[in-house]
Amino acid sequence: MKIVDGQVIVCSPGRNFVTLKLSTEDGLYGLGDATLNGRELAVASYLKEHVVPLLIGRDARRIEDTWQYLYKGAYWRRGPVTMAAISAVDTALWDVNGKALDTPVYQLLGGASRESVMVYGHANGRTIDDTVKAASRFLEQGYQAVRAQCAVPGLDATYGVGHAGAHYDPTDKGRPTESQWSTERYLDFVPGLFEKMRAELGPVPHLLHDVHHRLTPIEAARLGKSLEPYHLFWMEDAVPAELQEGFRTIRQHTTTPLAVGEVFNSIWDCHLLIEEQLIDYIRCSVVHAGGISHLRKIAALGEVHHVRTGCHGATDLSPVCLAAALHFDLAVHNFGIQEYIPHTEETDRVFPHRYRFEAGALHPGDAPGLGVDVDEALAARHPYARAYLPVSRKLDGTVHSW
Ligand code: GCO
Ligand code: MG
Repeated sequence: MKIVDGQVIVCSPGRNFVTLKLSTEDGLYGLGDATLNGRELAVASYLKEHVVPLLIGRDARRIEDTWQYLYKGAYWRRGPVTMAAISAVDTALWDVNGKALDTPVYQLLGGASRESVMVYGHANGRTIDDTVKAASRFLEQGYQAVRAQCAVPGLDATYGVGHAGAHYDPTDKGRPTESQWSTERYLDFVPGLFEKMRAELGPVPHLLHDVHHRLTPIEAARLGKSLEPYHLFWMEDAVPAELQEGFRTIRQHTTTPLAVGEVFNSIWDCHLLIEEQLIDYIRCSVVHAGGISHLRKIAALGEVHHVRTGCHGATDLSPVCLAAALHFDLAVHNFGIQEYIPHTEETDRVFPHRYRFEAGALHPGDAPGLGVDVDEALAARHPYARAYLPVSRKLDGTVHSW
């Protein structure tokens, strides 16, 4: 089953996506997501210039060997660009092998460990009352888990809070927008949000919160401690996690469960966090952490250390990535939860898919492979448009993590 062609499809049905399409001599093809939000063309070029020429003539059945060949063979290891490219190849190979064997990918991964995959939705609002109302609407739709983000009074913008009614997309065409940050205001505000959430929504729903890398370990420890009465499902990305050791401080001080990893690219970014049981959920994604093959290794390490998975699933990860994540989620034993924000109808038209939502859970479907496609003619009608994620500054002007 030789690979005979590799196309890199860049499109922007509302937001930018990079998709790798690998075709084999048998007339089959597999798809992989290669989107790196705000840096898309770097991955497209890495694939076109360096990776695709190496794939032509290779046996598409050799998934692991191809992964190692691209990882070790480049000499330059890891990093988001390299790993998004490797992820796309790996995902496309799982897809095409599923098609060749006429079976959904989750069956190749050991079969279903559950009936469907619990997801969490994104509730947000400009006030606490609006945020509670937004969360109630998710629960009415059958969601069992909701992430809550609320505008912090006194700041011009808050991560996770969109414009009323608009589909949440923080990127900007043109230069990046700059928003204000105050750790003091944030830390004073958030416990009151969750106090109200629990009071209004009761003890049953899973409540999640994303700090989005804004705190230091001791500040995160304070936040985790102050949220303990509201028993969160997780507190996400409390600190920028380049320094894995920083989580020791947070862990010593709070029983609020910790999640991290959406920006990680390999097991080397989280092995200490997992081995020392400093986190409860690992959020690495198929597209940014080496594809299905590498994510399985991260999950296997997690399984030994009581760490469950919670794959990143924002809308800058394409439907191809979401489909791949769902096959992984359904199969892996130590699955925790899957993030889910529906893509726009425009995006779904470009990427028709077989995964389906029901009662707060997703199922990848039973089509051979991943069960997701790309309409190339439609994709061509949505050309790439450069866009940047925002930049954050403290009130005195110092650049902070966004
Ligand atoms: C999440 C993430 C996203 C990121 C986005 C950046 O938890 O869903 O934090 O909101 O900000 O994916 O590209
Ligand atoms: Mg996040």
